[in-house]
Amino acid sequence: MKDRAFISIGSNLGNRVSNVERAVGMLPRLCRGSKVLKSSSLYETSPWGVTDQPPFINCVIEIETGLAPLKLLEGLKAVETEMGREPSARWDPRLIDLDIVFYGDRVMDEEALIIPHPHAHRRAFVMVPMGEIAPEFTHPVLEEKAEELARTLTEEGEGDEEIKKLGEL
Ligand code: PH2
Ligand code: MG
Ligand code: MG
Repeated sequence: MKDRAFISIGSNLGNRVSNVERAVGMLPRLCRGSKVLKSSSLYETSPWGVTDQPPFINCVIEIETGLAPLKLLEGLKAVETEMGREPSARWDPRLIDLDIVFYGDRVMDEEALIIPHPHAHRRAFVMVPMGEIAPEFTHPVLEEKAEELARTLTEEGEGDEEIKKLGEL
């Protein structure tokens, strides 16, 4: 059985747009049995969390996958490694970062992986692109739609990030 998952992709080092594009292109080869169904626009976003670092290019893609969550995570790490991401501290600038945000309506909390991503609903750089490609997708824990979560972060000023739509991937 194939599942649907949403992956957040970000880069704030080097040629950020081409890094994100390359990662999306490599994903089907390194995450066997996965295919990209939808891609959001690219967004330029101010850094969330540790703010003293360069702005990011972010997007979210929807994939169909036959891989279980931990196997999918392995494949995403393989994309990061093959692209040359160096091991670094948790919040350091990165060439490429691929995070599983949602995996269907699966809820899991393991040492290696927490789904939904624990910060997803607090990050405009995740929820705005989600709202673009899957407005009706419901956060399985908060039971709120992606478009509502995105609106809370942007219009209601819950988030203090800047987020600017650049164009299609
Ligand atoms: N990723 C982080 C921390 N902060 N901020 C933005 N705007 N975009 C990111 O992808 C991002 C971040 C940790 O991976
Ligand atoms: Mg991340
Ligand atoms: Mg990551």
